[in-house]
Amino acid sequence: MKLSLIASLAAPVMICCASTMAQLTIDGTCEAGYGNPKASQVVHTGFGNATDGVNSYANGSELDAAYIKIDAANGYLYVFMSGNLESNFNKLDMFIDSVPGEGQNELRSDNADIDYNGLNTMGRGPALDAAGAPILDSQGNPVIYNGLKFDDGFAADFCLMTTLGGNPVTQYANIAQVLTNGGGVGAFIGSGAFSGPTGVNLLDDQVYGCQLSISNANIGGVSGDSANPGSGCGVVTGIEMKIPLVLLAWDGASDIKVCAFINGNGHNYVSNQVLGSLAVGTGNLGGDGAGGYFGGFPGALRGVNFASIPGDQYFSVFGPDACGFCYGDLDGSGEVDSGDVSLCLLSTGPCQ
Ligand SMILES: [Ca+2]
Ligand SMILES: [Ca+2]
Ligand SMILES: [Ca+2]
Repeated sequence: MKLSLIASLAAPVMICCASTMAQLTIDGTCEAGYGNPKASQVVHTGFGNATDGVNSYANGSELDAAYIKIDAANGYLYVFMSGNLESNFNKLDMFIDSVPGEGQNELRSDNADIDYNGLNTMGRGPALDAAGAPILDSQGNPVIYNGLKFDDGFAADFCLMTTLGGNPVTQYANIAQVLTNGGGVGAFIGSGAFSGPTGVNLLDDQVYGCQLSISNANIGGVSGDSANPGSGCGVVTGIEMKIPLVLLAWDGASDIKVCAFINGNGHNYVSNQVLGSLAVGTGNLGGDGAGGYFGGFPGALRGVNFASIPGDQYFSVFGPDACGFCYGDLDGSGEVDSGDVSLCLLSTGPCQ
């Protein structure tokens, strides 16, 4: 009797585990199979707090939390970013570090030309004048603008950019290799239109095998108020994607790290919605790291250096869970740190 009970309990558990990955559907809704988030947002959004509450269009962008899952058996990386992507062609720019010892810690400007050269707009290269001629310094040497710099220990090997807009509301995406010495292959991977405000979209890339979907239904998560930012924990809709591991040149064992941020529609003005999160109260980074705009090509983000910003502006498969229950972890970042102290100080005063 006891043995048969164990056997009958064991059987459904095994079915459950074997089918966990099959339960991840690219539909903009986060399934339980993702497990716990690996990063959560503690910063109010500087790109508009979404209030529309429908799947397709949205009047703001925020990255509330990040989930990441490797399905090695079937060869896919799943990433879910809960939150919203405004339907005004602002961008979700996502970089993946999947090959140890390779990739770009500072973006170059000689990568594949994707999304109107948006990837290279963020990269390092010679300053050009309005006529496209190199700008020289007082010594007669070319002025070189920095590229966007990631944290120490993060060197991007792959880039995925996605955006949303138009009528009917449609999602578009581009991918590119980010190779140590530049060059590489990139491609526009298609579009996924919504049938209506409450429909579900799917961008199904038949060439490279990526799939993406968005649900903009979230009206919770972080707010647009720096004094009461709220938390990104608990949001279950957002931007979902599935990327073949072969595109990432993954070795089958190493950690996979992701840095993601909402950027302006020309990939030249970084918001304050970055995961891993910036510090509580941080404003948009812009191009100069403090909310100022440079624009141009290359070096449009030459002041954005995640290595100089406290904390890791990336999350990873092997990293600690976020949004855990931990006394004192007020911002749900998974540890009690300066962010919690900041939240506490921002809340100073009599309780309601
Ligand atoms: Ca899903
Ligand atoms: Ca919100
Ligand atoms: Ca950092």
